[in-house]
Amino acid sequence: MAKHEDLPLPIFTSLEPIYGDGSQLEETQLRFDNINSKFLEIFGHQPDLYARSPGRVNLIGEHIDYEGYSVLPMAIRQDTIVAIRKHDAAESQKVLRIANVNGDKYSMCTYPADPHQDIDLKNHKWGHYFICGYKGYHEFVKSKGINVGVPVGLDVLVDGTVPTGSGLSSSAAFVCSSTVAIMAGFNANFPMKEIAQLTCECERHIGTQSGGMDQAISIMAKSGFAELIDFNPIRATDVQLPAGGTFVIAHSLAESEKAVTAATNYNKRVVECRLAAIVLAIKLGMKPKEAITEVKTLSDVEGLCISFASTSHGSSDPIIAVKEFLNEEPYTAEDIEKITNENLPSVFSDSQSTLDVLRVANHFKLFQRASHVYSEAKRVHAFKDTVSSNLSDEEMLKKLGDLMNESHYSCSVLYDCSCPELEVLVKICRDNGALGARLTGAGWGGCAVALVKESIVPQFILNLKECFYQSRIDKGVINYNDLGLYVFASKPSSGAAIFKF
Ligand code: NG1
Repeated sequence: MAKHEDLPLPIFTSLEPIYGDGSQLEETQLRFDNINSKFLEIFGHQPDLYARSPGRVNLIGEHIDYEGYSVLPMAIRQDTIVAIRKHDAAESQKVLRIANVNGDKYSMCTYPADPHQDIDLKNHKWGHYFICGYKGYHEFVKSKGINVGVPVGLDVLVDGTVPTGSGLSSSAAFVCSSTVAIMAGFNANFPMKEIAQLTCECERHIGTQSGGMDQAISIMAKSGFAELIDFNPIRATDVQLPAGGTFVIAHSLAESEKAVTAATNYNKRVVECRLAAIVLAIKLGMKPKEAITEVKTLSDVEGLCISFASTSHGSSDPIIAVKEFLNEEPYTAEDIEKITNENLPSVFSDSQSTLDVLRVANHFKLFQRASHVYSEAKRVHAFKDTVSSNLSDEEMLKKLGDLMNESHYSCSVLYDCSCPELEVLVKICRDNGALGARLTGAGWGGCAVALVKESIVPQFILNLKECFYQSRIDKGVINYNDLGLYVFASKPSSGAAIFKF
């Protein structure tokens, strides 16, 4: 039987296969009715088809996908639906019109139909994420030698329910659903693993040097399972979570604008990891020139670190090399240049987003970032091994909770990607009975995920409302009626799909 990731994306003629037959189906039917009537109102036509792609919650494995390490997320039910109509070549307007059902917040964006257009990153607009999919799809088909003909206009309407800036991958849900809608609009379909890789490359057009976790899970998720996602090549292995535990997602109400803060937050970490890897490689015997050209990620030097650990300490822990060769004190650019014998801007001259990082950075915490990455990579495998072990469900849940707590500590202290609101929220989760709680996604705001015994979930959510949200409702930060959007239990949901009715 073909592996899941080798199959093309499913195409459905009804909503049930994805949205079930309960209240979610009813809600979604209303969303689709609304999308259709708005599409007609705005564009004067019906859409040709729809694509949906979900957000995700990462259970463990934070900030290690771009270092080549496996991660363990699950899809959530919140998703983005993109309705699309491709113009005939004869229609005169060769423009892409991207509208949103929430037109008050997201006004219509218009772009030329030119697939080679540059995205104006200095002037961030929500519609840019669609253009990421548009550019990326054209590059992908070109690399495959497929001719899609002359550019034509597209009418697009977007309806997203994944909260933005929440660490639940609203951006990937949008980029993936856009790319899939464009692909289906061109009457094409590809193996899911190729679409996962393609959508990851699409999202980089927004200027973040993202890994591939969000797109991989959004495209390949299966209802009822979390997935262990491996990279190079992308693969997904089903992970059945133990009975009796539920993941509760809670928003810290601090919004993290990843694309806007990339140079000091997300991309800075990617660069720090690259520098840590280069310095380790040189200290472990590689010539500086070779390290600069060959070593891209910490996984590239893991083998060297392990050989050192094994020879010096009879251990297979790469962190031994980190402790031996990297200073705990932050490095300045000059410190690193003394080791690499090369000026950093010239090392990274081919990457504008890295140059942006170097321009504003005062120092680089190489020891801390490498320690986080190697320890977090191990925790992912410990999580997977725990789930497949012979432990009782109770013991398993306890162990998984411990691993989540350790992951949070590492993200917060070694990777500096937490924030005061997340710290408060994670503590409240633990104080109210969570077996483990941690920030999820990129951090610097967004959501926490807590592992909670199923039997206490309703009381747990009530307690969070009282201890964390009530004061924010009183101050008018959020509306009481919207609470369900900010704190909810989640089961593993399905991945991307195409609908043609
Ligand atoms: P979110 O939470 O969607 O910002 C980001 C990256 C992931 C991963 C996590 C941290 C994108 C699209 N996603 O996720 O690849 O690196 O941070 O684990 O940039």
